[in-house]
Amino acid sequence: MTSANGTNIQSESIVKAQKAVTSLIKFIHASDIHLGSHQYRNEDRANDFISAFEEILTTAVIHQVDFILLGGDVFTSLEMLPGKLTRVVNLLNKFKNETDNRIKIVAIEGNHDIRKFSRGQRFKQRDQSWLKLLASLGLIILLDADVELAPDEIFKEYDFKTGKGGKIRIKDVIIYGTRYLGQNPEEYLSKLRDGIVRDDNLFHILLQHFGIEGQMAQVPGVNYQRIQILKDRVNYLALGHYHLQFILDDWIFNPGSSESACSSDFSFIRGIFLITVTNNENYTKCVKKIRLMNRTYRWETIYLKRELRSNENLYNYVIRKLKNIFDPIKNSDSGLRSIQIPVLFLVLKGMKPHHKCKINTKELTDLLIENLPVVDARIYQKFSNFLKTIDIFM
Ligand SMILES: [Mn+2]
Repeated sequence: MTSANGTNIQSESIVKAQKAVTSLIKFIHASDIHLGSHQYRNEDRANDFISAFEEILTTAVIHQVDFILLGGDVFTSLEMLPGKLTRVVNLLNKFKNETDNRIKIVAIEGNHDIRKFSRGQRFKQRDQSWLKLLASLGLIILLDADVELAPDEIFKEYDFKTGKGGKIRIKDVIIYGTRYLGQNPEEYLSKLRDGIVRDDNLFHILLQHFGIEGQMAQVPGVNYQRIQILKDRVNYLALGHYHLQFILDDWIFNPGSSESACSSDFSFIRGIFLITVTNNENYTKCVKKIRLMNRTYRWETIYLKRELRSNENLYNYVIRKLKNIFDPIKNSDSGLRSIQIPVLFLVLKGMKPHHKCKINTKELTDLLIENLPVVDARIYQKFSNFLKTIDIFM
């Protein structure tokens, strides 16, 4: 009996030792993919968002991760053109088949996933989202805990049959998640904390869609002190919402948007995180920041030195000037639609055109795309009524 016990103790310690070496968890944390962005305006740009998503999936395969976290705003709105949605579904099906369904995709709904101005009206939330569709097709795991329930009932185990639940365990990781909690997520923090079961043997992730105050100027977020309430229950707070990347205290992680969803995104540091967690007594994280192959961009400014009187004159002038600025060698490559072909941000300055000359930005954008190696253009009109402004000398 002693020897039997002895054997047991020995084998237990061997298992423990093996576990210490092999207990390695790898995951990718991405957010704010904004699928469907630009879909009505520019085909190339619309495809950029799907390409970014594809790159995330490919990266997951290359690094053989255990799962992918998506921190909300996976879709940019409730409106999605059938062709674009088909591409997304096909990508996910291919990913699932090629990985034998070994790499789970765990997502939550961000504010963009669940509401959107439609036909000039705010769409009343009716529990619909494209993520729910993907979950019902078995392509993703959508965590959507019901925060209105009592703390011990909030996080129900994810049910693959119904596609519903608030938590899921993958290896030694337990992932908790809720949809976007509205403008005041702070109200729910202590409730979320009480709903998370403390277990020192597991690595706890909480997936949320909100920012932290101060990380982005003038964008509301959760107070940093108030978020500390979660720290003894959560090993990794996985955020989405702010399109700018940040990491706080090796505990709060926000990867930023995957592709530039608006003009300011282009200048942000953004990307995805590849996390490796090892368990030797304590959990330790190794975080690798990965930049995605995003669309490039360039800013140009054109000064109008006199008052132009017709659209045609103005368009011709602008295009002629830009053709001189753009590298003539690159011009010859304009047949290509590679990711290196930039989005042009064009600032028009100088003398304000005659009132009969009304710039049609759509028309000018189309002309720019046609005549220059640019994939899309945004036009900013910063004219002055007075010619001798400081701009003219700059
Ligand atoms: Mn977003």
